[in-house]
Amino acid sequence: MTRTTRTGGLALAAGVAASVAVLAAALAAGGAGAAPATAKQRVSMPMPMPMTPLGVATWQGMKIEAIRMSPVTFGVFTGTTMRLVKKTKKDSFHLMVQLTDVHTKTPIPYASVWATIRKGPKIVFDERQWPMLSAFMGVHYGNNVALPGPGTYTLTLLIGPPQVARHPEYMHVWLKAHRVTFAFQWKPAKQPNS
Ligand SMILES: [Cu+2]
Repeated sequence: MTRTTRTGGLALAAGVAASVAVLAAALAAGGAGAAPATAKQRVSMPMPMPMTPLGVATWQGMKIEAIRMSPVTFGVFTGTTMRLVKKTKKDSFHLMVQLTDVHTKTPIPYASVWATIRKGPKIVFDERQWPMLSAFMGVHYGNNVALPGPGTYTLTLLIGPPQVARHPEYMHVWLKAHRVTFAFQWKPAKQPNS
């Protein structure tokens, strides 16, 4: 099972924050223009993917951006093992949440992000976003999302405060969980994702 189950949210999210997901860039090398076997151990750049913004908000100088791209296979590294989370045909997109300091333009790690997607009143997705590394996106919080079909959806992000030591300039911001909601349209592409 690749997905966390629904819980109160932030407690779980904080508890597993130590495992960080990594986009499986090496897998991309298996496609067109396959790299030599020795390249597996390098960080190879994956093929560029179109990115679509879903919403943006600002909270105490933190920019919160939700973006989607095609579903990806990624690895979750626990410290000893790399567990692959494979994209499936049911996945609609890879949801990425970027948290950025608006003053320094620096990505903000060590936070937690819980994503809930509704179609009307019905919850169709309710999962933690993995802390994640990507060559294109840098530090972000991501997960693959499967939606039941085309339509208008609302995405609610629950941002948990960065649980980390802070220099004085960061001691008075982002101290409580913060919720933002975006509406977005989803229309599946004609080609299946595979
Ligand atoms: Cu990601």
